[in-house]
Amino acid sequence: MNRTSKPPEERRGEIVAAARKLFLENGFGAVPVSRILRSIGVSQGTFYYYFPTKEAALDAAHDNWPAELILDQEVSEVVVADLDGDGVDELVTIEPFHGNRLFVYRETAGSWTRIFEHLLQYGHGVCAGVVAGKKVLVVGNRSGNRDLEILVPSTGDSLTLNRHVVAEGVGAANVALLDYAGESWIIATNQADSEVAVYRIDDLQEEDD
Ligand SMILES: [Ca+2]
Repeated sequence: MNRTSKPPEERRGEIVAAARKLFLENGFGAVPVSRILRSIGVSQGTFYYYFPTKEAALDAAHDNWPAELILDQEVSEVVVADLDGDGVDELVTIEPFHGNRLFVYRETAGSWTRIFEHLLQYGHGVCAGVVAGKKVLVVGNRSGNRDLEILVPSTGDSLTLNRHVVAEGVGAANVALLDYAGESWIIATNQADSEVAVYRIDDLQEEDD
């Protein structure tokens, strides 16, 4: 059976749409060109006629994605989380690159405004999630006290984050949260102790500084 011949622009658009869908669903690295071809039934020759490489297809897929500059400064880490529970995500950063500030931004009228800042020392590996039933941030410090911290939001008139120390002096470079068997766990790569440590967090008392 002969495949119907399509106009070049239509064929190119078909390849871009298939590539975008597969990249979004699986990640760029996990999708070989052959899979894109299979999904729409075109030959390898056709693909390479339009795109010299898989990266070129990614670039073409990007052309249709809106891009917006939201921060124009040095940032080493970023997570999004709805810390105040209003249904809209805030943006949380460490600045400058592994710097000494954690900032929380809120989008207002199209621009991002800092609404909270917290001091760090060589801040590393912020992540957001739920610990002991509370929405939190977890972040490491690689110098100074080298504490591994949980930051718990409290919302009054404005957002504040209350600091709890999980472990002192460990210098966590990266952190992850895990909900396992109904319990909250923090996994931290502790540079100061050359270890990967796992902490079970049973509750978060109102305490600390
Ligand atoms: Ca929010």
